[in-house]
Amino acid sequence: MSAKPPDHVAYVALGSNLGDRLAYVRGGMSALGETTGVCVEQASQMRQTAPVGGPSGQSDFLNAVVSVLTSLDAVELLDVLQAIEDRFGRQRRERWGPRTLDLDLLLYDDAVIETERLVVPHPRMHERRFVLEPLCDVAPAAIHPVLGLTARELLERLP
Ligand code: A4P
Ligand code: MG
Repeated sequence: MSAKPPDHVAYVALGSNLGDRLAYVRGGMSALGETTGVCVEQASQMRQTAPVGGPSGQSDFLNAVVSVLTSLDAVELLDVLQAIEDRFGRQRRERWGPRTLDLDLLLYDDAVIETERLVVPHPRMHERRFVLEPLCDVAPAAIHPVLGLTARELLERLP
């Protein structure tokens, strides 16, 4: 077990629009909280949102955001998120297509990461009401390290 203190702050977005959406989002939160080196601090309200992008006719999403304290580095945290998605039956077929559970890493401290596998801040978070509203529930003052604006300011800028 890691002896490192859980001193990194991260925000994770959860989304589901297939099957028992509430059970998937709640299950994702629980699984994250049960992971060694990850402590879920706060959870947003759950919101039903119209699908953005992807194939037409897909169902509404349930979306939420959690704040976590973690000793994992950002890539280790992504590994955990993807393992949880797999556990909940996620099949990667189509970009932006329907999914049982999608877990996206929005922010990790004030890190700016651009690798093939991981981009942080999440590249589309600042355009998306379904991300920014729940993020504002848990951390309205969280700063987007590239844009230099808070979650609240990003939400207010949306059309
Ligand atoms: N990846 C890179 N950076 C990250 C990051 N910060 N967090 C890579 C998570 N993953 C990251 O993701 C594709 C690849 O992105 C991964 O292999 C990972 O290495 P994926 O989850 O397999 O595929 P995806 O979710 O279909 O693609 P993507 O680009 O993550 O889609 P988005 O942007 O997350 O959009 N409408 C509503 N209302 N609510 C939603 O939740 N979600 C989407 C998905 C579209 N429309 C939606 C919603
Ligand atoms: Mg994703």
